[in-house]
Amino acid sequence: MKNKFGLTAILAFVLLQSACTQKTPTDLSKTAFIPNPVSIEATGHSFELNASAVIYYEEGAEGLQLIADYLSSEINRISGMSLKAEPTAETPKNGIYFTLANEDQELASEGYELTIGKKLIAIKANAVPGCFYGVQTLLQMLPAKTEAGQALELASGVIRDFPEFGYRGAMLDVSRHFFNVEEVKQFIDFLAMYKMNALHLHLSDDQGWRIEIKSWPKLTETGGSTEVGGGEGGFYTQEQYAELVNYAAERQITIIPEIDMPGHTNAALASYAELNCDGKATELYTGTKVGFSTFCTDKEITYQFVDDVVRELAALTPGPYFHIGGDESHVTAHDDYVYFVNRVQEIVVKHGKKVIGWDEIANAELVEDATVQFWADVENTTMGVEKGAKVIMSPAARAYLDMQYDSTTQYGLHWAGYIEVDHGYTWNPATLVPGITKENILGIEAPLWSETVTNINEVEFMVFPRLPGYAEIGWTAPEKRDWEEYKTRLAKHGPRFSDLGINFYRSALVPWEE
Ligand code: NGO
Repeated sequence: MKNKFGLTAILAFVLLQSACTQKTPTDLSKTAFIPNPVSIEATGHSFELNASAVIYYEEGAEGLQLIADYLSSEINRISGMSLKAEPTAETPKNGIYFTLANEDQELASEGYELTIGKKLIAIKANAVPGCFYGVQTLLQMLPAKTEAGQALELASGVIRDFPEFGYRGAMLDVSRHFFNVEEVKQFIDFLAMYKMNALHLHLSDDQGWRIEIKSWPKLTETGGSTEVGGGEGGFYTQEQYAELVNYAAERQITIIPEIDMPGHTNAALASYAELNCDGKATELYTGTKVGFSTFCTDKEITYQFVDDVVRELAALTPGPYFHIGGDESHVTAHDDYVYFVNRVQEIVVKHGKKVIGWDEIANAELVEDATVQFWADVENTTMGVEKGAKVIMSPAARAYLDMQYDSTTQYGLHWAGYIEVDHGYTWNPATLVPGITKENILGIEAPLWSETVTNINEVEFMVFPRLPGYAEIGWTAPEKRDWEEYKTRLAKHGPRFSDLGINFYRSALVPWEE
């Protein structure tokens, strides 16, 4: 009896010992990635990330140092560990290793392959953005925040991944309410976390002009001095705008500046009397009505003005696009509208940029390479495609981040309907509008208009948790998207939002994890 008990005790002890010392293999396929990657192969082991790990990047590969430094600073933010980042000429045996190899066609310009072994994590891509997206995937395997210095376990395996669409963006309306540089940087970080690559800044509207134009200084002195509700407004100096462009570029995000015209221009019309047909400056406007203002389309000074604005802003914008607005010009006669949009497109092309405009611009002749942004009107958008334009999909009823979740939502509007988290997720850009197919579509954008949101806290509430869904629609093929499955992944991001201090809407449709 005694002996038998002794044996059991020894066995139990041995089992317990091995449970404590052996790492439990983790299953990579169980990680809740958003957007859902193309393929995940789990290999059943794990990688221990501790303070001695080095982040290597291929020597001579331009742009990789930035990515390695970014990963190091993110790991530092999460865990307090300070990992060294250094170049290497050979594939290391352990640590984390970034390499560029232009041999994998399928990965194209934004894809990556992430291999997590027991000793080495390797991220391989054809170009720098792919490595950055590999980093974002890796970061989703880590907690958003841990105790300082704690080693972190990562499940082993291989992820191959690349996006469905090349344009994956969001818009921030900084005109109706102004958001300062720090707030815009936070917004950029949100996009980066979910592999979005475009930030459209709605820089002017009736209520505010937000970008310094040195040749027309009253735009910001006067036009930037207020906002919806009569607050003090604000604007970005050219230096601050450049800082935002750089901050975004480091996160592989292109800034698309929008100057909305010929309507939505009261802030400019209040700043310069000569832009008005009657030569009188309008009053500043702090309400929320749309469609009442217009530039004077038959005055030459209007085109001199537009030329100066586009020239200065294009010079500050390395990205290929310039957004000319063009929506809701209800007080511009149709012919005047067409004439104006035709001329403005030529100005944009002259300053080296490609035109984007809201779907109304399809009523004009479109220049080559123009893009129409579908928000409301199917006929306009279809006409745009017939004229050779590409489309950015921002259907208000599905993708507007300022639409309320339901009738109880504190902020937002509902003119296009309520957009609960499932409604925002369950649509396919390539089949939403009959006749507009994947070949016509550049990608998707979720706009946040700011009539009702006044600070980053309120922005967060409208953006989360819908933004990850829009990111997934842009990145993941429709065959790999299913609401019932997606909501369980999204649920696991709840604690991440909390750890990051994000004020998010706890939709009852999502089984949030604590
Ligand atoms: C419309 C309008 C904007 C509003 C927004 C509010 C477009 C393209 N123009 O969308 O001025 O702010 O709705 O949802």
